[in-house]
Amino acid sequence: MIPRETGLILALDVDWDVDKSAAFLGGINDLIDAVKIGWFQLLNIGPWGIRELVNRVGKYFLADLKLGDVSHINEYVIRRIHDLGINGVIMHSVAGRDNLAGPVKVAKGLGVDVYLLVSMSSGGELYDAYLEYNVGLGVELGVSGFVVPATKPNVIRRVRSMVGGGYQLLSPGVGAQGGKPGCAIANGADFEIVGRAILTSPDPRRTTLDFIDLIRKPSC
Ligand code: NUP
Repeated sequence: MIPRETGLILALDVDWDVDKSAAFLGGINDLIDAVKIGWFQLLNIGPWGIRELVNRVGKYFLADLKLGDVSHINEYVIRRIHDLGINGVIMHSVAGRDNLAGPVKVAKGLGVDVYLLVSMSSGGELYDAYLEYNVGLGVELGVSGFVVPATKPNVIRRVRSMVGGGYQLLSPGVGAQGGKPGCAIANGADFEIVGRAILTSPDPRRTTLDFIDLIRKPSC
C-alpha cells in the first residue's frame, strides 16, 4: 500500500535524464506520497536509469505500464520491475481473470502492489459499462486498490461504495484534464495523481503546495 501523508502522487511524464528528474523530485519530495513513472522513463532513461532514479529519490515508485498482456508476460514484467526497486504497478482490468490472477499472485509474493484500472479519465466507455464486474474481479484477486478518474466523480463514489475502506483509490485527471483539485479525494479517493499541472508550473513547489491546500480544504 502507498503510505499516505499529503494524498498527492506526481505523474512524472517527462523525457528528462536521471539527474534532472532527481533534481526536480528533490524540490517537492517532502510534499508527495509517490512518484508515478511509465513509458516516458522506460523509453528515455531505460530500466537502469529507472533503477538509479529509484535509488536516488527514495520514494514509493508506481509503474504505470497499464499491463494487460497474457499472464506469463505480465508476470515477467512484474518480476523485472521489482528488480528495479519499483513498489507498485497499474494493470488493465480488461485483461480479465485468467491474465490477472497469476500476475497478482506473483506481485503479492514479491511485495509489489497491484492497482487495477477500472475506468479512464477520458473515454473508456467499455470500462464504465463493466465497472461492477471489473471492481469485483479486483476484490476477488486481492489487489491493493483501483485507479478511478478524477473527471468522473460519480465513478469514484460508486467504486468506494463497492469496496469499502480496505482498498486504495488513486485518481488521475486532476488539473490538466479538468478534474478539480481536492475533489477526487472529497468524493472518496485516497490519492490524486497530478502530472502536467505541476511539471509545467513555473513554480512547481508552490503549485504542489496549492494542490495540497485544496486537498485539505476542497471546494467541489
Ligand atoms: O485513466 C487514466 N488517466 C490518466 O491520465 C489513467 C491514468 N493512469 N492516467 C495517467 O495519469 C496518465 O498516464 C498520466 O500519467 C497521468 C495524468 O497526467 P496529467 O493529465 O495530470 O498530466
